Amino acid sequence: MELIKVTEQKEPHVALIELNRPKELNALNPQLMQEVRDALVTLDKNDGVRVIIITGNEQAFAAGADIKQMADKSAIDMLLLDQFTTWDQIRKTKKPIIAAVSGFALGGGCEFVMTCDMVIASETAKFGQPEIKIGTIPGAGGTQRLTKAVGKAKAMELILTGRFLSAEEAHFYGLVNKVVPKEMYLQEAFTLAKEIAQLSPVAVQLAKESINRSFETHLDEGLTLERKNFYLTFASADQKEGMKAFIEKRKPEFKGQ
Ligand code: DAK
Repeated sequence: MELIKVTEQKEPHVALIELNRPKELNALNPQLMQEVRDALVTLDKNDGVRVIIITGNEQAFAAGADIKQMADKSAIDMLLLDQFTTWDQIRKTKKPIIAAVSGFALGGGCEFVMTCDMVIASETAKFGQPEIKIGTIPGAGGTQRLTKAVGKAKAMELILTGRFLSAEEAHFYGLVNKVVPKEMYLQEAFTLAKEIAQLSPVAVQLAKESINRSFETHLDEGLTLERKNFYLTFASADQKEGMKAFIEKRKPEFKGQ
């Protein structure tokens, strides 16, 4: 594991996965996501582990999928890359996953957080789906999960403008369970994890599955449409311009093509 750090028993029955690409604000490249997938598969099979915490660092949970690796891709490249087999493992994991978030959780980073089961945020956390600013749209569930979490009007505002939500706002809209001072977010995630880890792991897994079923009815259809539309943006000049402008640190000029 190069881009994540896994501690199987950080506390009894509680495992910790730390995303570890600090220079890139934990931008989620395929290797990092593959490592997350492998870790989740292993931890799900490990009888000693009952709850999993995933975190980044103080500056960022993750600032999104890696724009530098996506910028030049065509719609068909994106389709064939089929990164969803790795991303899907987050929602297939049977044990509860708590995201402990400080700093940026943007784009794919916010989608990653929303795919986890509970969220503890530092007061410094910032959530958002800024893909529109680089000429694309959320591709890993953002249009579906954010809408279910915060309601249609707020989701429209956030996804169509790319604005960020503060930790307090995210709490108000029900995106996170609790906001704590920045020195406490990981500790608070462990407090929650330890409480759940004392309970019947069988009942906990069945409860998680049942809650997700209520949440995910019709989700598959929405995710399929979102994926197709996300791929389609890679056929546009605006996506190329948006991502190139980010890399070149300038304002994009969108032409609607
Ligand atoms: N990708 C690559 N590099 C990134 C990055 C990203 N998403 N975010 C930050 N970095 C890099 C910066 O390029 C910079 O690198 P150097 O220039 O030093 O080499 C370094 O991290 C520090 O960033 P900044 O210098 O920009 O730091 P600031 O504090 O000034 O700004 C920021 C922080 C988070 C506001 C800014 O970095 C930013 O706007 N980042 C991009 C946020 C964003 O647009 N995120 C959405 C990306 S699109 C899918 C799965 C997922 C997705 C799609 C499909 N499938 C499974 C198919 C998701 C898509 C996305 O997330």
